[in-house]
Formats: sequence, structure tokens, C-alpha cells
Amino acid sequence: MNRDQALQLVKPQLTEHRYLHTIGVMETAIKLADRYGADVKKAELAAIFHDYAKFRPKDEMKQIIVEQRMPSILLEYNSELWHAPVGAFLVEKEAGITDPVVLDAIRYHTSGRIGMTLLDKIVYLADYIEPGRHFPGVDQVRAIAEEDLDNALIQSMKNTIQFLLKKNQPVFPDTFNAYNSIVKNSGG
Ligand code: DGI
Ligand code: FE
Ligand code: FE
Repeated sequence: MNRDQALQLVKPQLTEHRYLHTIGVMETAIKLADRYGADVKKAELAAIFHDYAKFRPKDEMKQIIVEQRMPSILLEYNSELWHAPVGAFLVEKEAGITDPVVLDAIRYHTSGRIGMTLLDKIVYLADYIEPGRHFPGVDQVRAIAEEDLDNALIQSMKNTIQFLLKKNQPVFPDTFNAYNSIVKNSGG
């Protein structure tokens, strides 16, 4: 599937704002893939589809999580987490994407996971630093991303966890596990 075909499938699923975010993630993921030696076409495809399920009704997402036997712990946490695994499922079913590496990058783009692949990391980070993002600390992560992928990821995960703690929100286990895993495995 080429870029225009993918974008045509995604556009009707999203608001204008979220579509522009998706274009930003796509452009950023391509740059990161180029910089860090990932498959540029896979990065492009995963980025285009990463928020495919963002606007599905909660009830529909919940039903998919149950019927597809996804980890039921998801239902105990913020429903904002659901669009990632549900998106991976729907992108396979409705858009015919079958590459497991691409589907995993979509599945883990919100939480991260233990042992993230290069593509997982690129989509997670591109989602965080795309040019349309304007939150505290994002410029620092953008600067680190020019130099070191893992350090940029660690900083973005720290920011996300701190943000959740400040709001007294629970932190999903994969989010903590992703942070621990990458801190333990990166050289710095
Ligand atoms: O879909 P996007 O807005 O582009 O970004 P995203 O997929 O990273 O989703 C961000 C949302 O997910 C944001 O509202 C915070 C929430 N989130 C991310 N990790 C966790 C989380 N919420 C909880 N409760 N726990 C987490 O670990
Ligand atoms: Fe998302
Ligand atoms: Fe996103």
C-alpha cells in the first residue's frame, strides 16, 4: 500500500486536527527512520495508521478488547489507552495491513512495552515530538532525538509518567515496564 492509499483510508476516521497530527507523525517517523536505520516505508505506514481507532466509541473498543481476548487489564485503566491495541486490530481487519512489525508499532504506540523494537520506538517518539505538539519539555526531547533515540525515548517516558503522577492518574503497567526496560538496556 502506498502513502496516498493509506492516507485515504485514515482520513475519514479522524478529525481535521487529528489528521494533521497524523501527517506530522508520518513526516517525523520518516526522518527518524532515516536517521536511525529503520525501514522508512514501514515507519511511514505505522505512523499513518497509528491513531486509526482514536475516535471509535468506547463501547465498540471495549467489545473488541473482550472479543479479541486482549489483556483485560486494559479495561481497568484510562480508555485513552485502548485506541492503540484496538487500532492494530482494526488496521489489519479493515485496511489489510498484515506486517506484524507495523501492527506492533501501532499496538504499543501509547504505552510502549518491554523490549520495544526499533519501529516501536520510532512511532512512539514521532507521536510525541511531531511539530504540532506543544507541551512542556517537548523541545528538549526534540533536541535529544537528533542525537540518541533511546535517550529521547527515556525523556519522553519520564515526562509522560510525571504528567500522569501530577494528575493523580494511574500508570498502566506497560508504561512503567517500557521505561524500566529501556533504562536498563540503554548504555547511558
Ligand atoms: O493518541 P495521541 O493523543 O496522539 O497520543 P497517545 O496515543 O500517546 O495517547 C495519549 C493519552 O494516553 C494521554 O491522554 C495520556 C494517556 N496515557 C498514556 N499512557 C498512559 C495514559 N493514561 C494512563 N492512565 N496511564 C498510562 O500509562
Ligand atoms: Fe494515539
Ligand atoms: Fe497520535
